Amino acid sequence: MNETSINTIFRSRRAEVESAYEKLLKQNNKEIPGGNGIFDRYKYPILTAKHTPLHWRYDFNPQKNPHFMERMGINAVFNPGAIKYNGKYILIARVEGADRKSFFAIADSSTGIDSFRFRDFPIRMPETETPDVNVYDIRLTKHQDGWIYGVFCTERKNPDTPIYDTSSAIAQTGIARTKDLVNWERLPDLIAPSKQQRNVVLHPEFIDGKYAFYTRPQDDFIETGKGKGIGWALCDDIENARVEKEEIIDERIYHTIKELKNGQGPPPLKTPKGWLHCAHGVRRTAAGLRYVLYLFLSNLNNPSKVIKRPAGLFIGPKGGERIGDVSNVVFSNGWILDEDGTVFIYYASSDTRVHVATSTIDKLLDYVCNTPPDLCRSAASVEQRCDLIERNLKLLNKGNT
Ligand code: M1P
Repeated sequence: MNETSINTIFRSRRAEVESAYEKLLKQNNKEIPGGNGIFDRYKYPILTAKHTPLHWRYDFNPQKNPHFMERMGINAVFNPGAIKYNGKYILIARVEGADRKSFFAIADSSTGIDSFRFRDFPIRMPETETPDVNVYDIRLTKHQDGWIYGVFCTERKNPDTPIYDTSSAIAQTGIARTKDLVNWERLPDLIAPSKQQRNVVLHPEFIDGKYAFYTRPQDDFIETGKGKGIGWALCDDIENARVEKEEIIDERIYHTIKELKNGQGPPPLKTPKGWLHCAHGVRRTAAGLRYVLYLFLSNLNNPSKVIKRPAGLFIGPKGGERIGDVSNVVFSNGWILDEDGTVFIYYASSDTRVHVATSTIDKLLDYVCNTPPDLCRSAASVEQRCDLIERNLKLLNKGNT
């Protein structure tokens, strides 16, 4: 190929790719009608691999990249932490390169439901003396102490395995903090009694003068083993975070949506009725693991005391959300409560893309306070439903609808 045809190919492909990219980023999102009254889904995912800047993926030098091909692909964008900062809806997404390494990158929007645009560079998260192999699922906590904390999973190869075992890993909790979302100070990883940890979240307020963490003790990388559920642990010093005791506050339970494992999602939201929590629950099915979201409420003065546990799932994977790198998964580690009471729930589907759902704090509190609990038996569940039916039929027969 001569120089002229190379330049023609480069120019036409570049124009095509750039135009598709700008179109994608300008796409207005639309609420999907016909929701369940609790929350609304939206038509388009708000972040995908295709939303990552072209200059992260393509080499724009025609001499080096005559075919204008992707040099460093992005596989997926999912599981973002979220925060409102300077009037913008900020997501710090888990971006996974084609090389399977995850990293964090900020995308911001002024609507919260569309037009999310990544900043020019991903976050260069500082490492500790023991470098992370993979980092993911950051939870952003605006803490009473004035810092914004990013608490995330840091994964490294398990050193105590035979040489031929190239997949056993250890998950621990990385902690970093910032005042501006640009400059990050990495603190030592959390030290906890359990061998492994994932889904650790910093509570936004001091409790008895201490930092408080939601933890998820686990014996193994995938299975939590004797780790019974979402834990609660207090810590004196965030700069050398160590917890001695993890009290289980939300247990996994047989034949529920959190039978196999569960984990705290984003930091809880403070409401007049208590701390509102979003978590994920996992059960095993013949088709593999199924991840759904659920809500619960804990005491305002003692966030470790759960006071309301609505039965079942809040959001489960639906339609196209069910398909992806790890299918049948919805996962959330970020939500934003706006001044007007709107709640933006950012959730990822099947470890592939990010969606938004919206609700209000009033609706979520109504849902969490008035949805009956899981009584863990079919017959008891039928009684709950019959009670609703009887009350409704009385009203309907009276013509009071
Ligand atoms: O693949 C589904 C999710 O699996 C993990 O969550 P958990 O530790 O609860 O099993 C995480 O790796 C998460 O990133 C992922 O979305």
